[in-house]
Amino acid sequence: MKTASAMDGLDLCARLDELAKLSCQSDGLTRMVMTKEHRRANDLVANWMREAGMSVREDAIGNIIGRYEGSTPGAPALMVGSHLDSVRNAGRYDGPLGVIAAIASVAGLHAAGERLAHALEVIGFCDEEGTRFGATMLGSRAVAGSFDEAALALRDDEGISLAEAMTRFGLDPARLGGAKRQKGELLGYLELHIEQGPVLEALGLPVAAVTAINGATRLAVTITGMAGHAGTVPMAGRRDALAAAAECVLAVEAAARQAGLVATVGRLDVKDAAINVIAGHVQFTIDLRAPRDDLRLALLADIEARMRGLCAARDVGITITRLHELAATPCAPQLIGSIDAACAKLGLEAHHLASGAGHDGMAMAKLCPIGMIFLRCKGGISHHPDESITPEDTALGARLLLEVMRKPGL
Ligand code: HGY
Ligand code: MN
Ligand code: MN
Repeated sequence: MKTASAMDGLDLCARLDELAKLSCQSDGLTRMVMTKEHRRANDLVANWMREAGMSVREDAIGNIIGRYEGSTPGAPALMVGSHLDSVRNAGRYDGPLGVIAAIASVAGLHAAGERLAHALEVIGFCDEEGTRFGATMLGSRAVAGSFDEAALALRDDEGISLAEAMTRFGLDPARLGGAKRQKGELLGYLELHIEQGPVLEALGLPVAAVTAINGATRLAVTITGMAGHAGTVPMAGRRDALAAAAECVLAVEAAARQAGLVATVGRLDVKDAAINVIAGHVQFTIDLRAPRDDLRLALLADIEARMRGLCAARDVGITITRLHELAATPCAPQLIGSIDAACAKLGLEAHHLASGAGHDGMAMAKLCPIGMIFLRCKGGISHHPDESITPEDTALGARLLLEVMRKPGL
C-alpha cells in the first residue's frame, strides 16, 4: 500500500472492490473456502501484506497471516483481522473490511518506521461463514485449537468432503493441527467489522465497541415420509415430508417469536422433487441465536419438542443433527476500554453494542482476550449485495483500529 494512501478511505474501498471480484458467481460475490477464489484472495492479500512490511505465511487450514515484528523480535503479537470467505450473493464488506483495515494500519506504521512494544499479526480467516460445508469458523477454530475433526467428513453440494477439498487446495488434513497457536503467543484478537444492523446509522454514530457476541446453534434437520403419486394418494393417507417440513418452519418461527429471540430456516432441500410427486425426503437448516446460553438452550429444546410432536402426528420421521454451537462470548473489558480511549482520542462518542451476528472472536476467545469494533453500514444491510459503507467511515474505522493496535491495554 502506498504510504500516503494507507489510511485513505477511497483506496481502502478500492481494495475491497478488487477483492470482491474474486467470486465463483458471475453476477455477484460468493467466495467459499478451499476454492480457486480462496486461493486468489489469499494471494492478493499476501501481496498487500508484504507491501505493508509484513512477513507472510499460509497456515495449515488455509488462513493467510502477515506478521509485523515489534521492537523486540519474537514478542507476543496482537492478532488483528477477519474472514475472507463470504455467504452466497454476499456483500463485499462482511469480513474483508477487517482484513484490509488491519493491513492499512500496519502499512501506516511501516511507512513511519514505527515499531510497537508488541508484534502485530494480521489474519484473513479461511472460513467464518460455513457456506460450503455448514460448520462455521473453521479457520479461527483451528487457530484456537477447538477444530472438530468430524468436520473433515462434511460434504459440500457436489459431495466433496472438507478433507478432499483441503487436499485439492494443497493442504494436508492430517496436519491441520499445525494451525493451533499456543497460549501466550497472542496478547489478544481484535476485529473491525460492519455492524450488520441499523443501530449506529439510526444513532448517527460511525463506530461502537462490541460488548459481547450472541451464542449460536446450527442444526440440520431431515424429515422422512413416503413419496407418492400426487394424483392418486388420498390426502388422508399421505406422509408428506414437505408439508411436515413446512409446519416445522412455522414452528421454528413461532418458538423464536415467543422467546423474543431469533431463529431462521435459511435452506430447505427436497430430494427428488417433482411437481407431481408427494415429497418423501426433505432436509432443512436451523440457525438460532441468543445473548445468553440458558435462553438459547431453552429455545433449542422448545423447537425440538415442537418439531418432534408435529412429525409424530403426521407419522413422518425426523432426525436433528447439531452442525455447530458456540457459546455467547463477552469481549475483554481491557479491549473495550482501549476502544473507548481511542474513540475519545479521535473525538468520537464511545458507544457500546452487542453483536447479533457471529464472528471469529467467538472461537478466538478460547485462546486470548477478544475485542471488536463495529462500523456503521447503510440500512444495516448485510449478507446481501446492497451492503454498503462510506469511504469516510472506512478511513475512520481504520484509524480507530490503528489507535487500539498501538495501545490494546492487554
Ligand atoms: O452467521 C453469522 O452470524 C456470521 O455472519 N457468520
Ligand atoms: Mn462476518
Ligand atoms: Mn457474515
